[in-house]
Order: sequence, then structure tokens, then C-alpha cells
Amino acid sequence: MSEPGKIRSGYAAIAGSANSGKSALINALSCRNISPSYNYRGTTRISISSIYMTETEQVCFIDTPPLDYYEDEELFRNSDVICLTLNSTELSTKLKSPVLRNFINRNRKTPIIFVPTFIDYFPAELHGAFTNQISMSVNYQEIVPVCAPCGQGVSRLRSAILKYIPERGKLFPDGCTSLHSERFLVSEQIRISLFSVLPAEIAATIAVQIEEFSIRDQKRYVRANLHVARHSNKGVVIGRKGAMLQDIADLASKGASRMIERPLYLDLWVKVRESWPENRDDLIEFGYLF
Ligand SMILES: Nc1nc2c(ncn2[C@@H]2O[C@H](COP(=O)(O)OP(=O)(O)OP(=O)(O)O)[C@@H](O)[C@H]2O)c(=O)[nH]1
Ligand SMILES: [Mg+2]
Repeated sequence: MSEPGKIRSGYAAIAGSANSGKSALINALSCRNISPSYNYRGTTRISISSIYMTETEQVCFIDTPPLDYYEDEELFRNSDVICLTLNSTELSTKLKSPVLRNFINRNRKTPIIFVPTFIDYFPAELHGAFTNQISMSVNYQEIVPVCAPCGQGVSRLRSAILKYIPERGKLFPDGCTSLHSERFLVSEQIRISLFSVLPAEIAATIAVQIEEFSIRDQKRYVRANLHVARHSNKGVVIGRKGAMLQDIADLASKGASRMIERPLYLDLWVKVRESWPENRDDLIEFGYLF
């Protein structure tokens, strides 16, 4: 419990291997569909924050790209607590993985909560076995098994996280939902809609580039290019008589208006940037390399 007048406020980073349920977890913990969560390795390309706020608590959850591909050491060092997701269907392999063991070693100074995910694959009586398995292999602050898409364990995890968030007064202004610009949040909503309607292998190789973000008559007007990595994908994204592109635009503008709590008009264009994921200059231009 917080002292009267004091509030807990801080940062909880979510780390883990590809497809271990990090994005599903940030969406469930912060009660907001902010980060694309799909069955594809490396869906999350850039860290994304989502702030959970009550009268007495503020937690800025940060979803991160898979540790197998990239680790923002400073982000984890500066967080109050780390939630490390481990797919419980491959727990023993993951606990031995050098990537995860090195991560745990490097972040000894930050409290780590171990979060076995996909626990809906197992009957409840087996969940205790995950705790035993983890506690025998690593030092840990707490272990909270979850299934983020079905909500199981999510409130328990939020309470566990709050124990490590200090009473330091408000870090975020009332009503603040993310540390990111509306521009970035809209581009992630476009990515969510791409994954919803296109095959994952096509959606994952589309770069969203916001060309214009302006305010007209109180409405946000957004013009965005969808850069496909192969010429042959352009027709798939546009669809018959533009039907697919229209579906993407409808879904994305609904999601984005909800996210930024403002009306929004979205104008999408499909362009080809052949093999952009393999080109360093393109990665820098699209904001995926610094
Ligand atoms: N059944 C089940 N599915 C889950 C669970 N957690 C996540 N998923 C699904 O697993 C897939 C991958 O989840 P993500 O949240 O995208 O995983 P991620 O760790 O963010 O993946 P990357 O961004 O690629 O590293 C999605 O289809 C989720 O809906 C879970 O606990 N149970
Ligand atoms: Mg993700």
C-alpha cells in the first residue's frame, strides 16, 4: 500500500526471446492494444511504451524486440524491474540458452520477475512445476506464470511488478498513455492492421513510413507509404480493385483513432523498396537502425 499522497511511479521493461509473448503481455498489462502481437518471430522491431495509471500507481511498461536480435542494455539497466518472458512449452531449452543466461547475468542489479507464458497449454496442476524448474536454474525475485491473451495471471503479475516500483511521485502527467509521439503510435497501428489481414511473412516485411502527419479541422490527416520488400507483394497488398488496401486503411484508422483518442483520416500508398530489410541505408531511413 502507498502512503497517503504518495504514488508509485516507474518503469517495467518486458524482455524475452522471439515469440515468447512480450507484446501480448504489454497489451494485457496496460489494457491497450498498442503493440503488434502475432505468431511471427521478430514482430516487434522497436521498443514501445504503454503507461498504466490509477490514482495511486503509474507504470510505464516497455515492450522490446526479441533478445535474440537486439538488446538495449541501457533500457534494462535503467528500469525498476524486468519481466522476463519464457515460453513454458520450451522452458528447459530456454533456461539453458546462452542469450538468456547472459541477459540475466548482465542485469543482476535489476529485479527480474520470471514470467512463464503459454501456460494455457498445460493443466493448472502442472504450473507449480514451472516455478520449481526456474527456481532450480536461476536467481529470481518472483515467478508469475501467465497467459496474456486469455488474461490468466495478468493482475497477479501487475501486483508483483508494483512491489518494485518506488514511491517517487508522479513521473508522467495525468492522462499520458505512452512516451511515444502520436505519429509513431499511428504507424504501429498500421502494422497491427497489416498483420491482421495479410500473410505474416508479407506483413513482417512491410516498412511503414509516415510521409505527412498534419492537423486539418481538428482531425489528424496521415499519409503513409507501405514499402513492400518484393515487387510481387505489391499486388497482394493492394488487392482486387484496391479492396485489401481499403481493409487495411479501415482497420488502421479505427485502431489509431481509438489509440490517440482523436478522429483520423488515413491515406495509404504502396511502394516497392526491393529487399529493404537487407539494406542498411533503408533500415536507417525507416527508423529501424540508429
Ligand atoms: N496460447 C497462447 N498464445 C500466446 C500466449 N502469449 C502470446 N501468445 C500468442 O503468441 C504469438 C506471439 O506473441 P507475441 O506477443 O507477438 O510475442 P513476442 O514475444 O512479442 O514476439 P516478437 O515481437 O516476435 O519477439 C501471438 O500469436 C500471441 O497471440 C499465451 O500465453 N498463450
Ligand atoms: Mg513483440
